[in-house]
Amino acid sequence: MERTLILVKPDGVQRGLMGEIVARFERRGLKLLGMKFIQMSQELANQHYAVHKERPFFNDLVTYITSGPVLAMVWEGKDAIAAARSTIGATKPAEATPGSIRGDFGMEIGRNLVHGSDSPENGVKEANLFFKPEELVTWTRATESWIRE
Ligand code: DAT
Ligand code: MG
Repeated sequence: MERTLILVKPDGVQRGLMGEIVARFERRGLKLLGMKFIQMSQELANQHYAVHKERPFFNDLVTYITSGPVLAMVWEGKDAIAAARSTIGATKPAEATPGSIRGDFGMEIGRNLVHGSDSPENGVKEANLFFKPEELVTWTRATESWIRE
């Protein structure tokens, strides 16, 4: 089972797209383990984007992600990383496939609405950065056998 940390970034929250975005992961068939609405601290943003520390856009990235509240979620499933990333769409929204979140709602790389983990290892690491173990719920989904063989 893979886990992915999904963030609705401040532009998605401000534009009233939280429900729309959650619905897309939900109907795709991923299982929600945890969700919280938070204002990210500078420290959490630095940790979350640590891999991009040397990139020229790092400061803009931290400013953007801390510019307002975000909706943080952990979703689980077999192939959760690939499924979530295709639902999110390409990093540059202008190049994202229509039907993806970025392809339907985005125009700018610096306003690309959603974060999704890029590997199973980072999914676990990022989930643990945002959530304590007891904040993630273990539950049985009644529709499981209609979504998974
Ligand atoms: P993704 O969010 O699709 O996983 P990423 O991990 O490569 O993309 O980069 C993290 C974020 O950094 C991305 O959502 C937007 C920003 N970013 C990436 N490349 C950029 C660039 N060349 N110029 C400006 N911002 C960039
Ligand atoms: Mg990434």
